[in-house]
Amino acid sequence: MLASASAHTIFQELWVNGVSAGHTTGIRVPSYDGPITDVTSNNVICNGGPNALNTPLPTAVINVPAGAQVTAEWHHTLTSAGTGDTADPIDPGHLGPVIVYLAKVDSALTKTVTGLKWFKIYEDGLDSNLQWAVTRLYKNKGKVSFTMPSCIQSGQYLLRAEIIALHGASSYPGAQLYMECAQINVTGGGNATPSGVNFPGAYAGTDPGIKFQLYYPTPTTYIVPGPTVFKC
Ligand SMILES: [Cu+2]
Repeated sequence: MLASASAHTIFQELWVNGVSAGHTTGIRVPSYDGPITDVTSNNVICNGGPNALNTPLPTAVINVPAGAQVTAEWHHTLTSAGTGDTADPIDPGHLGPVIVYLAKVDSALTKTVTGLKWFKIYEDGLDSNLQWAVTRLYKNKGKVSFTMPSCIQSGQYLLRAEIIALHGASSYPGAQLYMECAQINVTGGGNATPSGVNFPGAYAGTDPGIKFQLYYPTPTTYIVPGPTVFKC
């Protein structure tokens, strides 16, 4: 597994109802593809140490109709897509869950990402065939699709899409968290105002989904960390 230690990943493109918003458009992408391992750090919010911002921030805000099919796309680096890189979109040994959160913000261009309330809108972990979400993502060339809740309030949000790679998670810190935040504007929403959790705070180093033995005995269940998925 050491050979794959630098085979990391970046969430770098968002699709709305099958249409790409553009490569890196509206997404706070880092220059470095490495993970966050300290779940108590502000960098676990939207990546981008030391100020928890990947600057300069993008100026675009992506319109997303409530109820839309949304697809997040990851790649090994910002230039690895389509190059034949076998660690693109991610090293296939970086097994673990894929999780998506939203936080309501006054402006998706905000420079303040601390103190937000995040609610989970999607999670995928280990399925009954013992296949991991990351394996599905790898087979789907980096793409993971989910539904924008139809009932949430219209307005601006940060969308935090995350992979947790568990190959080093048998002790803490060890789990590799890969997250970036997309700047979105939800249109045509409803009245729901889901309660949320804090980042940092939503995860602890002792969570069974953060400190996890991936290899032996072969796991048959996995508890995705964080709150339950919000449903309308
Ligand atoms: Cu890696």
